[in-house]
Amino acid sequence: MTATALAEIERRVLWLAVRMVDAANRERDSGDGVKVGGHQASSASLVSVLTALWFAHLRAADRVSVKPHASPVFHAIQYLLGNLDRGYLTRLRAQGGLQAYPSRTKDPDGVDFSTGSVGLGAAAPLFAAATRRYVDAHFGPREASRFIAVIGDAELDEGNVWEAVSDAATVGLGNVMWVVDLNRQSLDRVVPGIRVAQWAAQFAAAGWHVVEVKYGARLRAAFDREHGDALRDWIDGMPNERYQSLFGLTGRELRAAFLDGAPDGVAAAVAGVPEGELAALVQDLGGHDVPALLSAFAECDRVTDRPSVVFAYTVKGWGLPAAGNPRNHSLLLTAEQIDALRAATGLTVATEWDLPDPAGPAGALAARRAAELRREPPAPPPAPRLPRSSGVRVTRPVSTQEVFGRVLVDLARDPEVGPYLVTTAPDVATSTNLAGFINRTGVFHQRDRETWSRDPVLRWVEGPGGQHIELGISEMNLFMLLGQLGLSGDLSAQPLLPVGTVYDPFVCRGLDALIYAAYSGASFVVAGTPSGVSLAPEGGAHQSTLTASIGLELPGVTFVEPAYGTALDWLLCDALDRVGRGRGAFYFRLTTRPLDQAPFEAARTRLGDTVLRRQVLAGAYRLVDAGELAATGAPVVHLVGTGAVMPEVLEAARELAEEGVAAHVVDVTSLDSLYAQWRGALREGVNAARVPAIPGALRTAFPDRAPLVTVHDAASHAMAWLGSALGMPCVPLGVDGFGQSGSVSDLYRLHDLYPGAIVNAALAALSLAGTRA
Ligand SMILES: Cc1ncc(C[n+]2csc(CCOP(=O)(O)OP(=O)(O)O)c2C)c(N)n1
Ligand SMILES: [Mg+2]
Repeated sequence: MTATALAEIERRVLWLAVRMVDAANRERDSGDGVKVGGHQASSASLVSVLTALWFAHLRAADRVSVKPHASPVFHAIQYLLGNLDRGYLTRLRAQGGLQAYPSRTKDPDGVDFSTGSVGLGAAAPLFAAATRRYVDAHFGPREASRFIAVIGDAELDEGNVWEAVSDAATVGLGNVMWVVDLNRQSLDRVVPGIRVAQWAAQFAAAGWHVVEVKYGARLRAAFDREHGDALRDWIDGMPNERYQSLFGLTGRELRAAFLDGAPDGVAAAVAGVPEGELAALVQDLGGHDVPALLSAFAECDRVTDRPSVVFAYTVKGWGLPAAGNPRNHSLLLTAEQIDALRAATGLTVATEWDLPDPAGPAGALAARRAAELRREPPAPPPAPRLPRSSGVRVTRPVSTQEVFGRVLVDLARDPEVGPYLVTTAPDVATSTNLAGFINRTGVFHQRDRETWSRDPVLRWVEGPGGQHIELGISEMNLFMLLGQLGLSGDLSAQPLLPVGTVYDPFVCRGLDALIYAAYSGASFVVAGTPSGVSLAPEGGAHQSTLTASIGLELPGVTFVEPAYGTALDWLLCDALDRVGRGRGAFYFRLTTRPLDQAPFEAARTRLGDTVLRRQVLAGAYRLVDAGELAATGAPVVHLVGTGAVMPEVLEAARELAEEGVAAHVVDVTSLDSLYAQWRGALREGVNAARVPAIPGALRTAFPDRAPLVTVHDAASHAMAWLGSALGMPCVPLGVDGFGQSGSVSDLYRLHDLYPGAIVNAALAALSLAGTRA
């Protein structure tokens, strides 16, 4: 009964997935000449696996990542389960319709993990499971979930997959199962040779439980008959390309090609198989045998002390004319082939989108599974409330990196905040000032571990109560873990305050995972530190220049680069408050250069904490007001800095004053917030055909119309837009080449970030504005 129902559902899922792609391409005229696309063959490959999961294996609390190119199969299944309106079926890849690849934030039918950039969707459930292990240990066990990734075999070529599998933070996660869609084809080709033995050994070496579902019931039965061993040896020993080439053949042609060069026993083994059944036998792989898949999944459930991987042998294009065709990756069925498939599925043009008869076996199974899988959205526990300031006191010259570490220690003491904080770093925790936090909270491990080091400076105590998750050196893993910690409110019903650290230049090393985390809607704080050429002696390989632009431009991430300790404290408390309420990610770009805090204290006295804090959070404030000199009729210029360069900017302002130029100094705390406000105001003005207003934060920090110099220990381009925003000439200073070793002043001199260069730039800006200094 269920077997019949599952078989009917498989056929219907295959039809719907293929037809959705077909409708998107043949029935929707976008008028722009760009092909819509979609992947019928990649989808077909996973029809049986996803049917087995959703119609027999999954429980409501399970979380699944589906390989990008099987998105139509996922949506077809959600339609059959009643989670997707029929109208969406003809809106694959249309605006407001179904996304090309599963999207947590945009698809309407409950996608757990976004996928698209291959490899990342595989790793995401592993880190979600690591997050759940952390949440269960700290906040009590949730309803048990299994974390499942269904991935393409070529995804295993991505290095991030192996970084994730081999990290100690993912060891022992018995609630994880990956199912590899082993169709032995990638985008370009039939992959020569099968690397499954190598992959299986790699997984096993990393402590995983490995299962193969290689042959379906028909072939297994044939192997048990006379000459079965010869048949098995023949198929097992056949080069992959040759095996795949058989998929397009039937009947006598297939028999001849299959037996070409085979020992006699093979011919004898298939001698009794009628011509019409030979293709089904030769292609009978385990990844299309639902009972075989279900027993493999059940076997994985029984292994609870380590993750499992199932290699499910499949046919790319299963059940379609292009099965196994080397060029089938983006091949679309013709209209005639669609008609034939519709008819073979027992449907007509009038009934093609209908749900199965609710009284029939498939309809009844779908109704039962829909009820079993229904998720009641749990009421998430209240978000932690952050104070306006941690109360950290900064008096002596201090770097932002040091204050960052101290603020975290102070917040860890706060009973309203401390329990929710969780830090992580790829082997740079101590060198990014997390040691104080680690000393206070300990390092997370699923069991208490014996500590052998009695280091009084760094107490590295590991156990289930620890709040730091240490990673090996993989920036990909850092951002994958931060992304999943940052979705914990949704995937594990427990909001957290995740904070990661990374050497700023190596943000680029994990960039796709950072983008993935932001795209998935995750909320966390990452500190890129130390950054820029201010990390002077470390040289060009460790000095970041591009990262400010990345932070500025990446959606879902607010980029922050404060210079002074108290500003950082306010910004970090505010960011964590937003993180706790799921309002996106924050990227703090910090340095190890100690700065004298007196200029900030002076601004504090001048403006008062309430006003100054508001401006700091809005993105910029006036650090030095040259109003007095300006009132004498002196030429006026804005010197605008962000981060570690403020002392040079202040010195330049003093030198300019001596030359009779009034230089206001503006400290930009968040280029991103300023830019967002400017862009927002422009867009609003343009759309309403009004003169765009200069947004409040810019007007407050730049009340005068004056030319400007921007100064940044990063690519000069990142701040250059300020000239356009203020409608004044702008001379941008920054680091536009690779760095090298030296002292801070050596390198600032090399890159024109020293006071003399800033003074000259100010004079140039004045002359560009037609003002005589
Ligand atoms: C990071 C990344 N690189 C390249 C691509 C383009 N691409 C999409 S699918 C694919 C091949 C996937 O092969 P496989 O994982 O075996 O899936 P199949 O289509 O065979 O099911 C490639 C290269 C991508 N989506 N992401
Ligand atoms: Mg493949």
